[in-house]
Amino acid sequence: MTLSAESSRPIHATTSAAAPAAAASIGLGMPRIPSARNRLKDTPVIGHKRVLLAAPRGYCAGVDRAVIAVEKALDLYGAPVYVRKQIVHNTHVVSELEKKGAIFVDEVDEVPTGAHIVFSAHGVSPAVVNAAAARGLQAIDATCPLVTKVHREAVRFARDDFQILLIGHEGHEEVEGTAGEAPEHTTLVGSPDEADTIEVADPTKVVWLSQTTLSVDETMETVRRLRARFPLLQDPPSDDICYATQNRQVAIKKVAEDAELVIVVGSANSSNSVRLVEVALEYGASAAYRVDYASEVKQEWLDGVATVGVTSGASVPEELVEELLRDLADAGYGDVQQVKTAEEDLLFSLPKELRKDLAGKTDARALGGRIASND
Ligand code: 2E5
Ligand code: F3S
Repeated sequence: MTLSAESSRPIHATTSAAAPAAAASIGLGMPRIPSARNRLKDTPVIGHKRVLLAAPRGYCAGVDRAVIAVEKALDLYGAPVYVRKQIVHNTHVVSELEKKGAIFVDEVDEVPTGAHIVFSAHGVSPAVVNAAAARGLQAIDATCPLVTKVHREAVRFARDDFQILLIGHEGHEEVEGTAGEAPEHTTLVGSPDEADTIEVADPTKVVWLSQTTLSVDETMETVRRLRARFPLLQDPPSDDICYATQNRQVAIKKVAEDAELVIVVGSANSSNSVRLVEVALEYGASAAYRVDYASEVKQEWLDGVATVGVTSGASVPEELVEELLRDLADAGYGDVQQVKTAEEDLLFSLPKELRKDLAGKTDARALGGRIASND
C-alpha cells in the first residue's frame, strides 16, 4: 500500500530530517489590527489559558505558486486577468486578488476571446483545456503539480485498460478534472460505505486513485473495504493525498490530544480545511470549528476552555491566523505554544507559460534557486 499505513507519520516535502514534535512558546511580534479589538472577553477558567498552534499549517507549495501566478500575470499582462473557478478555495485570497484586477469565472466561455485565463490549483479536464484553446484564450496552468501527477496516473491506468476507482468528493473541482482525463474508465467512490456497493467490470483490472486533500484515515478505510471485495486492487504508484494534507492532519492530531477546543481557519469549500475539523474531533478535541475570519469566533466557544488548538488549511494566508491569535490573546490566551510535527520547505517553480514571459526579468522564482522544477 503506498499510502502510509501509519497515518500519523509526518510526510516530508523535502529530504530534510524530521523535526521532533516540539512545543515551544513563541512571541506574537506583529502589529495589532486596530479594528474590532477586545471583542472576546477574558473570562476565568480552571487552569492556565494557552494556545497550541499546529505546524505545519497554512499555505502549501501548490497554493503559494497558484496565488503568485495570478499576481505575476496581473503584473505582466495588466488587469483584468481571468481565473477559471476560485484559484484556491479561500474567500480572503479570492477577494484580495479581485481587488488587484482578477476576474473569477465559472467557465471559459465567459472570457473574451484572446484574453489570459489562469486555470486554478485544483486542475482542469482536457475538455476545459480544449475549450480554452478553441476560444483563442491564452491559458496559464496553475494546477498544483501534485494534482497533475494524479492526472498522469489516471491517463496511464486508463491506457492500460484499468477501471479507476477514484476516491473523492463528487462535484469537487479536482475530482472533475482528474475524472475528466479518463471519464470512461473512472468510477467515483465518495465514502467508505460506497466501497461496499460499487460495481466493477473486471475485478482483475482495478486501481484506486484519490483526491489530494482527503482524510488519510478515512481513505485507508475506503481502500480496506474495496480490497476486501476486490483483492487484486492495485495501489497508486505513490501517495495521492499530498504531503501538505498529510502533514497538517498529523499536526492537528497532536494538538487535539491536549486541546478542549480546536479552531481551524479555512473556507467552507476547502476540502483540506474541513478535513482538519473532522480529524481534530476524532483525535480528542471536545469541540472543533472552522472559521474564515477571527471575527466569526463566538464567545461561548471559549467557556471553560483552558487550551485552544489553532491551525489553518493549505489555502489560508498566515495573516488570518495572526488575526485569530490576537483575538485569542485579548481573551486571555496570550501564551502561544507551537506544536511542530514536520518541516516543510518545498517550493514549485511558476507555470511554464509565465516563466517564458518572465525570462530576462529579475524574478527570484522565475530564476530558480532552491525551487523545485516540476515539469
Ligand atoms: C489544489 C488541492 O482542499 P481543497 O482541495 O478544497 O482546495 P484548497 O484550495 O482549499 O487547498 C489547496 C489545494 C489546491 C488543494 N488541490
Ligand atoms: Fe497541491 Fe496539496 Fe497544496 S495537492 S495545492 S500541495 S494541498
